[in-house]
Amino acid sequence: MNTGMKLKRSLCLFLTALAGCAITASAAENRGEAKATSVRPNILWIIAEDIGLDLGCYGNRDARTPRLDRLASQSRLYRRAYCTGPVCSPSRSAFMTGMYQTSFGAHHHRSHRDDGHRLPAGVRLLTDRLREAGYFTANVVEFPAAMKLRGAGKTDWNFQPPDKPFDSSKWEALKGHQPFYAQVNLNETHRIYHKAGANPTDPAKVALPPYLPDHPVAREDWALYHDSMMALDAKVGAVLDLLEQEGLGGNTIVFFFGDNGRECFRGKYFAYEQGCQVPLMVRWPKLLPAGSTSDELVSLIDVTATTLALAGVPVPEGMHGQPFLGPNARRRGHLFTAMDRVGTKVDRVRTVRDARYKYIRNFEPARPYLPPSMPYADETNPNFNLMRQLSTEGKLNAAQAKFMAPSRPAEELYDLQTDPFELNNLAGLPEHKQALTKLRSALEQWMVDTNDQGRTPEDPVAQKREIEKLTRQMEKQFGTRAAGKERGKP
Ligand SMILES: [Ca+2]
Repeated sequence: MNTGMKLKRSLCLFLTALAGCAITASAAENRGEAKATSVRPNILWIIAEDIGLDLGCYGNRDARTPRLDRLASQSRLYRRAYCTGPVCSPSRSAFMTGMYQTSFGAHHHRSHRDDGHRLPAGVRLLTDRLREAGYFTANVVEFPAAMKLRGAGKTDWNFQPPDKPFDSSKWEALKGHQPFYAQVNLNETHRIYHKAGANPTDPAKVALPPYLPDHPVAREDWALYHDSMMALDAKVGAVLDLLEQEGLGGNTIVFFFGDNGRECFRGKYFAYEQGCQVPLMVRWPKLLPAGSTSDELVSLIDVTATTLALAGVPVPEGMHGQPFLGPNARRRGHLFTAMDRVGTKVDRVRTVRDARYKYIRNFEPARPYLPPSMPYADETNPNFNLMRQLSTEGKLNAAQAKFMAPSRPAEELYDLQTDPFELNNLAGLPEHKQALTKLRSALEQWMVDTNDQGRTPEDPVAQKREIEKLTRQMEKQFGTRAAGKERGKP
């Protein structure tokens, strides 16, 4: 069977099965029954922190990720999946609602924690929608004691959540409350990284991206990242084993993804590919061909919409996320991401990519790519101070030095087919003008259509209060150096 026939057959299976799900759900709802029948699938999101496509299944030769590779062999692997913002809280605010964080004031990192900012009408947590449809919801922290495993339970939303966003934090509650929607948040790959106790990664052998200098500090950090990925891999494997042991694997759709890209340099906190692209796998043995791959453009807010669709819940009109599986699946022509203030790093960047090109608009071009100080990041990520030091000493090559410039162009354009690390800015070149014009127009239309609230500068009083609060937290956690009062060394 050729690929086209396989896809058609797969689609037919989807339609048949989902029609059954939808009819069952609809009938139950029409009878006023809140509880769904067992026909509907359970849905499990396993959410990793700050990771790129640095897994064996994505072709990374330094990775030792057997459990995630096995999951990939049972799943459909998405090779062009993106968060909507390259840092935890805006991304998580978006994928828990299915809406761009820029559309409801959740775009500044760790904002609105104590000011009562609530979701506007029409924007709701995914769990609220699923609960209404009869789903039990959990953000699992507690596992059976013998496993010695705890979920992070992370939410990290930039709004005041409802009183009870999840029904439970215990794995043991799931089996008796089907269908369920559960999250397992794992933070092994969030800094600070930890060295593997056995067979740690050899820093001398890891392959670094071209925008990082070949320096012992960068190598050691990259090796620790792989070690942390191994710890993540083991925990994902333990969760999947438990799912099987309890007989839940067959009727549970598993999504695995990262909340934002890896944190190195030009990764997390930056709207380049390394910050925005994340791994995504979807396992559903009943319907998805095992070991398949997809190059379609997928946003994490589409995971939200797809989850609703596969649960038999209508995707609300006006939701920015759109299902990429199921009877109403649609393909995206464009992916949009947004980067706004992170701590003291005041910024506004918007990006759009199509199948080939990526366009970046820097709304703060007078600011540098990397600020002189980034409290927290500077304390936990040695690459930033390494880059500053080597830049001062003139020891960076052209590709590396480019991103230490004191200012940025207002527009950047990259051909991702030939330049996946976004090193050659094509904006301004006549032969790429058509691509630039099309993507610029698409971005401007998106900002209007989604009511991009970043068009209004952050209230300076609120911004000052947030930065002062962060500074106090950093002083408490790391001492005065973290507040930018002293410059650290790599
Ligand atoms: Ca994160």
